Amino acid sequence: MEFCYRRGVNVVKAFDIDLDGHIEVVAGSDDQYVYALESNGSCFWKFFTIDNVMHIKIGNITYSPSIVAITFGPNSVVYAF
Ligand SMILES: [Ca+2]
Repeated sequence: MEFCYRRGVNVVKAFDIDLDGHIEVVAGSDDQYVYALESNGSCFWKFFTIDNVMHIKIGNITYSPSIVAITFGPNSVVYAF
């Protein structure tokens, strides 16, 4: 099993983001990544952002899960997946 996160976690959300009936964990970290982890802790995917990831919201938009991640810093940016 690969643990793909390395530093402090600022925010954690749980959601079935791929609609397979199993919950994934989505985390925003101080290492500037948004991580999606499988229910066993292995890495599902990760995305590098411009700054520390401080907020994550997940919800169903147009019948499929969407993830919004917000970074905090001088260049705050909103990412949508
Ligand atoms: Ca799932």
